[in-house]
Amino acid sequence: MDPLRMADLSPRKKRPRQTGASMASPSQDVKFQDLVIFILEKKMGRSRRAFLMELARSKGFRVESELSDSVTHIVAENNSDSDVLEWLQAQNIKASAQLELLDVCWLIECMGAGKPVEVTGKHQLVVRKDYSASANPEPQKTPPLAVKKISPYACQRRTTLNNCNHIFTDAFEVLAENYEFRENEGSCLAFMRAASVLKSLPFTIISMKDTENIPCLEDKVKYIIEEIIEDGECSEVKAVLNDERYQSFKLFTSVFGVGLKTAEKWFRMGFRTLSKIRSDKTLKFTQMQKAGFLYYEDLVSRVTREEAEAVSVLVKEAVGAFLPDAFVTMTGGFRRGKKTGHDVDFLITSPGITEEEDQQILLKVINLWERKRVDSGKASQQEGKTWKAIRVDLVMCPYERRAFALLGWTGSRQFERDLRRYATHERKMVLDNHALYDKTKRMFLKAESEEEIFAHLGLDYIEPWERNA
Ligand code: DCP
Ligand code: MG
Repeated sequence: MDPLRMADLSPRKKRPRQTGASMASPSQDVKFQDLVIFILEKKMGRSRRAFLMELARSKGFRVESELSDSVTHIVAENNSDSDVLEWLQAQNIKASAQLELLDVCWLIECMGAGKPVEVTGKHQLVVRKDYSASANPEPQKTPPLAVKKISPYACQRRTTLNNCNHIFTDAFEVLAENYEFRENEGSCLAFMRAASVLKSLPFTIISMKDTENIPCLEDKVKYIIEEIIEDGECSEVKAVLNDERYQSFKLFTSVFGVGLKTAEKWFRMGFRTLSKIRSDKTLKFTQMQKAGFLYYEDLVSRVTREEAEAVSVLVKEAVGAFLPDAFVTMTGGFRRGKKTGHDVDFLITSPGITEEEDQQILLKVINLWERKRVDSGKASQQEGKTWKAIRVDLVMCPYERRAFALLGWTGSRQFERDLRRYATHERKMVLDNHALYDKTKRMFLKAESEEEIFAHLGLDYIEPWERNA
């Protein structure tokens, strides 16, 4: 990008200049009504400006495409105070006391904080009293928060749901899924790991410099990051989203009970829609797939936390009927604090229970529900139905293994994967959802709580809501 290109010296006049009315992207909600940002293209370049605008809007900032009287904050990069003042003069805008002229470091800090940060001297581009070059040293660029050494293992990172790098991780997840559909495990894992590590960062990646010292970013990943920084989007992701095979696999696997093998088969047979598959007389469906089609609409809609809590009451009631001293714990995404999920996961255990009784209890619970369903089914048919089908995963475990089961079923998948990888490679131990085996001591290590398992592994404890890797 040539910074001296004349076209860069004024905002593009694709639309007439407007005053007052918001021109912020209509699809995103404005959270911070009090400030109206305009980002100067001059010396920053068009694509970086577009990227920053998109990013700021996605975080609830109002960003105008064109300079107007309603603008309160002008953000510039690589511009001196006099550059900006001169430019403003050319636009016929006076640098009033209300108008903040800021270096991009302010915006970057805001992106990291997820809200407007207070403007201080280091952000201000123009020292208004005396803006001679000598009185205004180069604006200080705030590097993203000093990055402590980041572990390549998700179980040594704290990953909350507050993801500052959605723009990148959403792209990675599409690519990873596409590789999964194409059974390219290596590339799938590379993009999942990259998404996972970016989710743990306390700042947003704004330039390639920010990616230095971040582990798990292979060259092909960095290439995508660079493209998104420069163009605001990734051409490969766009192509994948439009790809027929990807779209079909996504659609087919959205049916409960349909995995990659079945999706592949249907795709090869030439199917592209669910209605054609459903009505095909030659296809055989499993019990799960039949249920998947029958309750398709219900099952593709996300389960909310309120629904999960309601299910929890039902599960506790049903289990309590057979096992009065049972412990029922919601695990999976909801335990990690997610607001919605594709199912609701429960771990059930009880001090007295034997392994043989395990299976019996689940069958009894399911029979109980089945009877209730038949009874209520008589009263209300599918039409005018007042209930929603929800996927529920019930896991039972022996009481002594509950800590391992709880840790194993809380996820996320990436967190679990890295816990096992860490145990194997760093501790010569074997971890699964049932036990922890120390190969050096040749013994199983007992644990009454998740904290004890982390301690056995020599890891700092990571709370469930910090396991959203
Ligand atoms: N799990 C696992 N390996 C599997 C399946 C599950 O380690 N093959 C663990 C990790 C998951 C947890 O069980 O986090 C629950 O599985 P889900 O598929 O329900 O995942 P989430 O609950 O995390 O996601 P969602 O919110 O979509 O239900
Ligand atoms: Mg779940």
